[in-house]
Amino acid sequence: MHIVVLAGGIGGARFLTGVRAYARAAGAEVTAVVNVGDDVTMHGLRICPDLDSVMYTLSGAADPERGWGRVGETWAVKNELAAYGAEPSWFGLGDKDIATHLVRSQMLNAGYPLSAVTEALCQRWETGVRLLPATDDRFETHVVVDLDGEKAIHFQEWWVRHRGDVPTRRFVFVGADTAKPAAGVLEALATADIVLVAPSNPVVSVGPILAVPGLRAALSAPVVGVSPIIGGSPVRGMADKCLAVLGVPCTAAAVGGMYGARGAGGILDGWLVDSTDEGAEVPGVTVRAVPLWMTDEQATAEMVRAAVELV
Ligand code: GDP
Ligand code: FO1
Ligand code: CA
Repeated sequence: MHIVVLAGGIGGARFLTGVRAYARAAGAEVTAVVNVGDDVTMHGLRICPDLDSVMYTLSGAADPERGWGRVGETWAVKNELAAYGAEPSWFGLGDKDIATHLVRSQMLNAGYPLSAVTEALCQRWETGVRLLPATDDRFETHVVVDLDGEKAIHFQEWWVRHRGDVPTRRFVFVGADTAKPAAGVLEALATADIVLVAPSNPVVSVGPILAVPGLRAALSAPVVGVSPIIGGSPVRGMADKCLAVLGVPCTAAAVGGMYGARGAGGILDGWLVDSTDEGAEVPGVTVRAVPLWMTDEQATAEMVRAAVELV
């Protein structure tokens, strides 16, 4: 059995620990197709927050409190950059994390595609899951805001610098008109027995994956989504702020409706919601309620079992 997961950063990463545990018991293979819209160049280094969150979390190297970067991190380079007055001062790179960005940037500058770079980085870590960027092409989420007039800023500036607390008009996926699925993505989807949509941010993690031309159309296997919203709350993160920009209510039913039923031009065959959202309906989609708190690997693997058994 081949399970393909569409994933963002921390929600996607935690979910993948459960998918890996389920797959080990079931003898299945797992491929994660990961969002690259958060990717950014800072201080000359290419940073891929969602790919790194997944890589570090699956290897036990992630900082569990912060949710991004490395556990046991030190900040000597950040402090030195601050002493130079180097901008952006609102974005912090840890010393250990910087080694990842140095290797990545060097390989990208030498002409390797991000998919090959990601594979090379993962050789150091025992992820137990194949990681693929959604696209190898330039693809970034920018945000149109009202700050001294209307302008577009990078998603990281919107989130890290402004905490999403600026009048926000829309999200723009720069490069989405010409990007192609990364090497390996269409092959993975073609051989998938099931595609799981992780409980990741639907707007700025899953949205950009689905915006890569050709990717939606390649979802031929049954697709089951897992709600990132529990009882009207985004649990942690910014899904509520992002959904508000789109005018979508922060509920499990509304997010399921946003993905939509396969039969109505959407992507879903099944939608898992939390037990507190029992009774939520998405027209044309099989909905089931089970506990969706990713408290530990075992609880998360049980979510995965419910998702796989839904279709
Ligand atoms: P990011 O890229 O680091 O923001 O992470 P993702 O986009 O992959 O996931 C963030 C989303 O995960 C949050 O907006 C929450 O809605 C969701 N999330 C976090 N923890 C849980 C959990 O325990 N259960 C569920 N169902 N969703 C969660
Ligand atoms: N988030 C912050 O809130 N502040 C930071 O300084 C910061 C730095 C950073 C560096 C590398 C990395 O991979 C992620 C980093 N993040 C930081 C997290 C990131 O901004 C977002 O949480 C994700 O892009 C959302 O998925
Ligand atoms: Ca993200």
